Amino acid sequence: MKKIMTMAAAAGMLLVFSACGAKPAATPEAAPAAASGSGQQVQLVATNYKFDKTEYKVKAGEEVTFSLQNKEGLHAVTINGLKVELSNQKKTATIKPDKPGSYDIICSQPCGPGHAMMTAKLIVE
Ligand SMILES: [Cu+2]
Repeated sequence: MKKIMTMAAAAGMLLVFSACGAKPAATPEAAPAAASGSGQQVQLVATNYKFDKTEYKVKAGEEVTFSLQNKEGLHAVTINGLKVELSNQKKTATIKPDKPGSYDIICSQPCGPGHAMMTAKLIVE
């Protein structure tokens, strides 16, 4: 009898732990803005053959962290004029853009027939 009680208690503990474990994993997805540290975050999601947005906006004079997610295909990113290079080897980069303007975001890895069209803009305002 004592053995069964111990097992029941252990099973109960497991349930509690797994319930707790599921919570932190779900929270960042629900509130990405709150989960990030200081500074602006720009995530570039790449598929064949485009980025998830045609235009990304950030504020000048504040740090911004860029990150690349290759959702489909293998792509890399260069932001002309801002020394930002992203790839599967180096998925994030943090810079502080000082000059407002429009910068070209291009795919810097030959990825297929749509490679040349794979562009977007970064607007620093
Ligand atoms: Cu590409």
